[in-house]
Amino acid sequence: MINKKKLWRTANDHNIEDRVKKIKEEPVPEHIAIIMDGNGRWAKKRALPRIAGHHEGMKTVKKITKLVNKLGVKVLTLYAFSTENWKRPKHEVEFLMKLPEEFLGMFLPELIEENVRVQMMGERSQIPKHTLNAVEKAMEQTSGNDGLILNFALNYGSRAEILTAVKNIISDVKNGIILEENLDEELFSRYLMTEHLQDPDLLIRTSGEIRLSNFMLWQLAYTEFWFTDTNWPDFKEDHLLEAVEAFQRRSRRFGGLS
Ligand code: V07
Repeated sequence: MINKKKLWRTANDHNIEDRVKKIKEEPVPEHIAIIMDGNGRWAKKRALPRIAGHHEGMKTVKKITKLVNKLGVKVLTLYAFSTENWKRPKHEVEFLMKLPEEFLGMFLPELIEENVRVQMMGERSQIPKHTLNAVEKAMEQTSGNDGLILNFALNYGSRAEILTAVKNIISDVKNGIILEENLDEELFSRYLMTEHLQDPDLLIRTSGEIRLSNFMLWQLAYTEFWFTDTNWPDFKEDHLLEAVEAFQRRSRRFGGLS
């Protein structure tokens, strides 16, 4: 029985490896953004508490990061906590705010080894000290890495991000730091939390909801969208490759037209 399982796993792994090789023969999306939805739904289906779904979802983050790195993707942005998530029950919010520490405690050495650079975007002032400390320590320890940028959206909301950008631009115009006539899309982008990142090429949202939920509204203007009914904890290597293969099919079609 054990042998049988092992044999199957090996065959599956080969399948993944072959697909990765094929995918890398064509342009790969350079920035993938993911709305990791369906952790609560995953738990409910198994009569488990919602936090069990969040914990399982954390393991998926590691798995997908590893694969995305293997594909040669430059940036992976993950929506980990939205500004709306504060409305959830207190115990759930407290559990969620412990996940970055747990994740980094388990995986930071591996991320360093894999040359991954950890970053975050979001409003820092409301994030608990213990959470922010762990994330900032990881950012520091990986700041010299030049492989995949693993960008966590933590206490992130896109409208607030845009509003802050507008206020800072007004202030900089008033103070003569920039000229109003020089304000264009490129300059505006530099006032967003993604100032140093390119726009996503591919957005994935799991768990069947077909909306953006205040995620990267400016940055997703030209992005390809991939929606799947799979809940985030069930989202495996196979699902990510399926999304990237679909992206490449679309690019090929577009390439043929232009
Ligand atoms: C969270 C697990 C994934 C599914 C979505 C909700 C729950 C990883 C992190 C994380 C964040 C920053 C960081 C390292 C890891 C995380 C939250 C929730 C709040 F530097 N997963 N994960 N943070 N979930």
